[in-house]
Amino acid sequence: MKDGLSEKSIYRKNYTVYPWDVSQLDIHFDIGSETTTVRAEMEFQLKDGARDSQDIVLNGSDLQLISLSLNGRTLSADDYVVDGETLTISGAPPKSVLKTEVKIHPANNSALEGLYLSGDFLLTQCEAQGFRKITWFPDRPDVMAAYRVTMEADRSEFPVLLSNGNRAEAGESAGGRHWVRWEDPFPKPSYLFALVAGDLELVEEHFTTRSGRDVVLRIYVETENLDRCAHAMESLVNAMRWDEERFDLEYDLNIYHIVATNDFNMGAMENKSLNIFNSKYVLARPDTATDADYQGIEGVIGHEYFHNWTGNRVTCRDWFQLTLKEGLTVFRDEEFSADMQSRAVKRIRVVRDLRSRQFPEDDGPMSHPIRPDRYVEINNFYTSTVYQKGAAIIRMYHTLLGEAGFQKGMKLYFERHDGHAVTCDDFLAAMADANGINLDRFGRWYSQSGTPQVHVSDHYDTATQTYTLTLKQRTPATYDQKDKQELVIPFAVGLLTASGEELPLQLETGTDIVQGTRLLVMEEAQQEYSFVNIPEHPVPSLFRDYSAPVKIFYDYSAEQLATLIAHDSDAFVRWDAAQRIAQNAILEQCRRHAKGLEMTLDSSLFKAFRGILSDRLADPALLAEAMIMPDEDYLAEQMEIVDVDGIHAAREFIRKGLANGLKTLFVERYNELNDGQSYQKSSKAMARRALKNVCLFYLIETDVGESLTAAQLKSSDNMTDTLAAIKGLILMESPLAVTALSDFESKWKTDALVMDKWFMMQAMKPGPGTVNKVKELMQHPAFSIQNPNKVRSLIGVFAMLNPTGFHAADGSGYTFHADRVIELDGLNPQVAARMASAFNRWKRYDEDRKMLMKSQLQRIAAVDNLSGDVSEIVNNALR
Ligand code: 7MF
Ligand code: ZN
Repeated sequence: MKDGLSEKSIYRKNYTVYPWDVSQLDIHFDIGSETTTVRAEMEFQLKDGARDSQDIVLNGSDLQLISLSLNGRTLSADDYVVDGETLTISGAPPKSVLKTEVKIHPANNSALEGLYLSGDFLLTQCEAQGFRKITWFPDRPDVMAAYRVTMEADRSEFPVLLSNGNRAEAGESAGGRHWVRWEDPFPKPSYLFALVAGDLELVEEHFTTRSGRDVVLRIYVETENLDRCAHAMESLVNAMRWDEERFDLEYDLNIYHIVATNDFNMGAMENKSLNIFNSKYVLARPDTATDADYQGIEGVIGHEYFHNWTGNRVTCRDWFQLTLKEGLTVFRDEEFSADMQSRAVKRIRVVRDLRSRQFPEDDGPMSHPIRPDRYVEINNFYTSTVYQKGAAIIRMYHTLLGEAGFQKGMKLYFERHDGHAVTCDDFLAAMADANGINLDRFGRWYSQSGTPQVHVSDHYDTATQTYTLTLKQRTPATYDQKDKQELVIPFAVGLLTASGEELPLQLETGTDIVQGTRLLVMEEAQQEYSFVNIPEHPVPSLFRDYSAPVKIFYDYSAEQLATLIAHDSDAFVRWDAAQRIAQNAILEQCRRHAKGLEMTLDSSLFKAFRGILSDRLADPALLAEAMIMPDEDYLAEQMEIVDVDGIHAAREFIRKGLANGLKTLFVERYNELNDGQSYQKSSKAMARRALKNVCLFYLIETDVGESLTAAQLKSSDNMTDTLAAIKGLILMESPLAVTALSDFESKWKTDALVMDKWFMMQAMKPGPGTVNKVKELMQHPAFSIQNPNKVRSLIGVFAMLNPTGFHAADGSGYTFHADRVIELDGLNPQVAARMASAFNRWKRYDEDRKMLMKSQLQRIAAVDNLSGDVSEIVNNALR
């Protein structure tokens, strides 16, 4: 292939065992920001069954080699071969000790992978293949060693020296220097290595495990952030307790450290006993962080903690198995959040995220199964598919086996594989064997990409009082895979009478009667399910709790949807019914808009909203979710050819119509919720703020909008209400927005995380003019293209969350964005590649926009020395 992707690809089928065991790694760091010297000593033992004399193959990248010795003999240049990122030593005896010395340059490392500088401190990021930027080593997850790490540095510049495991020894050395030795007793792959050196302060807490072991918990931050750690610490304690109670899993060391940094390519990292976090997922105070931030922190703290068992104690054999640890750990963090907050609300948010991010990914040029068959750059496969769809697939095991059966499977998984690097097949086998069932067919979910469609039709026979549901499954071809197989699809269903009562469910083929939800399991292309003793044509409540990650097609009538919204026992189904009404209404107006017809308002949507706004019993957070309209990108996915401006116009039209038509109800509810109480962190208070701010989002379209918003901004004592108010003023194009933004800026100009919000609000403003604002904001002193959070807040938000800005008809958004991708590629290829994916859906737009996007993709592809990361994304998109 001329794009070169094939030659550069790594294939799952080519996996080979590493011939050596590396039981011990002794590594010494002489720390300096400009230059750090790394000396390593490792023991290589040829595996049983490997040939007598073997090559030792090591990975390394950007290392300045000082010396190499094997079994005490210094190697000269003709004793080894360096080819790109590998170093090969031939003819090593079956038991060999290798010593290496290299120099690295953290202050010059803008890719934020390996050892780098953040503010005044040094830290590492090694997943997936960053350890090779620190020292020569078999940098692959199936090589697991016990690490002994010695760090030496200037005491005043680097008073805190941290690595994995237990602090074994420490001491002073000459010239104001000191050293610390860390020993991690658990063998681990190199991607879990971490080191931190600098002047950090800490917050400390203790946790007593179920078996009575005391664990010291420390969160390290820069001094000014000490008062923002309480929520993260509380979340950590909750996560530790939850994992004991729900999964029977206890923490295994006496220390658990978290370090927060402003310079991080991703959310966080689960390094053994030394988690490193993007400060966004640690720091929170009511006036600086929103409720969504608080929930995000709880989820991410949980996620990284849960990796200690699902990822660290049992790890991945190779990177194709990434979903083994990520899908499973996301499932665990989802369940943790569900148990901590509202299960129903969490489920809805997870489904919304899957539909609006994973579905498009799986329908685009990067489509891949949760266990990919090939990749060019593994960093491009930390995807919504591997994570979110992976979690949805773990959830299906749980649905099929029940909590007890699932936990039996987990238990066997740990019994068999603790301390090992394994595959997704091993996980499936543990689940199957522990429950005495065959899951072979279920295993297809690991190898098939694309979102299955399930088409549901029904028939009611009055004479026999029998109701038959016919399900047909079909997975459309994807970019990566033409032929698709039938999948195992758990299908949870209920039937309601027209007035909303739940009917007892008895299948024609059986005698048992289920009250409520019946779980059916579809395995064939087409299956029929007949229910007997059904007195009237029922309203089907399909895929309760979203029992499978599929697209559900059923031709609901407006009355049926109204019945579900008002009466169904399942929160997902109620929410989905409301979303369907809103989606139908918006897409219908979008079609009228395209034909030049005047837009009109739909009565069923009004009815639904009236019901929601009058509901004083349901959880306010659920009501809020029900009134949040499907986002523009999700609506775009439902169209043959995306009509960017039509979607925006229709969605705004409907919002305005609802707001004005139901103004009294919105105002009434808003006022009830805006009760003047001071901030509380409880889930109940968050739920009330959520509903209040959704009401406000509608009310800005009415004549009371500006005064309500201004009043909310004035009286707000928390970031959730403040941000909602300023976003409202911006959307309204109120002159008050200008002062609100400048007041916000002067108050927070030195606060990195809060300024991210300031950039974000402005980048989100709809319309073709925003690109110029974004350009201007890049010059702001708080912006830096070197900082991933800044890039995501300004550039990422513009390209991914502002369709009418990014897709401006003149192509100015595309040109601007491609320039940024090219600029970033030279600095931070991982972040550049994420940004480049904004063009992935280019083929779904009108001819003009298609050509404009294509030419930007070509321009990026033609850049000299383009990184593998960006090259894979853009060349896939152009294929
Ligand atoms: C919750 O998975 C869900 C997903 C890899 C980095 C964190 O623990 C991680 C790391 C990426 C993308 C998403 C997440 C992470 C990474 C993440 C974090 C919290 N092993 Br890349
Ligand atoms: Zn993870």
